[in-house]
Amino acid sequence: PSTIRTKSRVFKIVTIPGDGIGVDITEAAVAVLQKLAAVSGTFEFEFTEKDWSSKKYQERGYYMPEDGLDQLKKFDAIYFGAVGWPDVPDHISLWGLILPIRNALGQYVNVRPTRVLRGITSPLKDCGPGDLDWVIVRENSEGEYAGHGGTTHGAFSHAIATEVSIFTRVGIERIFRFAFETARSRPRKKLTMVTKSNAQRHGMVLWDKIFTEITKEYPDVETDKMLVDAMTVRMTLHPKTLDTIVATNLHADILSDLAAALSGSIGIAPSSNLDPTREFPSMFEPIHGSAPDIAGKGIANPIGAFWSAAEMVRWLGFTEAADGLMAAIENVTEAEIKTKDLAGASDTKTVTEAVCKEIEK
Ligand code: GGG
Repeated sequence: PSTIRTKSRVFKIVTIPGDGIGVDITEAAVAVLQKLAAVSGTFEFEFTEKDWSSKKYQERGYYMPEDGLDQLKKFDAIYFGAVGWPDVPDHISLWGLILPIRNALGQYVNVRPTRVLRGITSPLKDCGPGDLDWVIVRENSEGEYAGHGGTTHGAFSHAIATEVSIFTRVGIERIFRFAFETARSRPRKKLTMVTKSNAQRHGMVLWDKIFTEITKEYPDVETDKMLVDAMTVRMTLHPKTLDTIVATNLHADILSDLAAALSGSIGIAPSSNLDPTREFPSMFEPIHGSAPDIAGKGIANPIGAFWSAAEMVRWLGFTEAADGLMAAIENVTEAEIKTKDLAGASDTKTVTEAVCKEIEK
């Protein structure tokens, strides 16, 4: 009978707004997610906010409490704003907050989709919606971000510092399998693997070797290999030749900033830090940083935050709602309701309200 209502599922989401515009865009993302849930009627969100930030670090001497990582494990997903503030060295903030979360919660994949959204102009010639449509799969647990190394004779003119990249067969195989599955799920079934194996003759050569092995398991996926320097040229001059891209932690971090700029602005780019085993909660965050110069002014671009929210909804199993949110975002950009970084004149609040209105339609 029509009086019987299916109960909606309640997801516990922990938000960590962090620093600078992370606070502005997390507030905007929460508003959009609440609206999406209300309209969908099939899921709800229960938000809990953690005040872990550089400001709190300066007051308390730590970003997360000792049991912080265990606290996060109790949630269905983590929504992260941004970290970094001029008063705290960046390596302290990254290693105090975001990197331990990725490492402890098994988030060995970072997925960074890029495409030119409707109404957004790419700086590339003849590159409209559909022409630039990439997914960058970033290895998120090892490589140049392994945190292994040290400093000695630091006070002297002969100071020495080492930063050791660590690559493991387990780590490489699992990121390749994820990247191949991603490529296979997309219409063009195309994967480009990026290294610097001409100069980095150990870890990067292992990447090459394992890539050749795993390619044999995916005969339906077309593959090629690029050196990271040449890749920046190909992304800029031949964007239509690329689809899914897999690269190391550092290389993919750099390439995804370039990708975001080529698709219109770093402010629109999303990312998902995934634990593909689903043992632990995954974390969703726009790729941009805390942008201290515009923090608190209400002018930050919330599109990367909304797109990250859409990827969170998708990860939680609601594909239709995620697609609906993406359509709402693109209707808004197409209507020229955009922030200054996209040559628009709207503020964060106006863009947020416009997306919420689109969701209601
Ligand atoms: N919202 C992402 C953020 O705050 N990123 C800061 C950053 O520099 N992250 C480095 C990284 O993702 O490796």
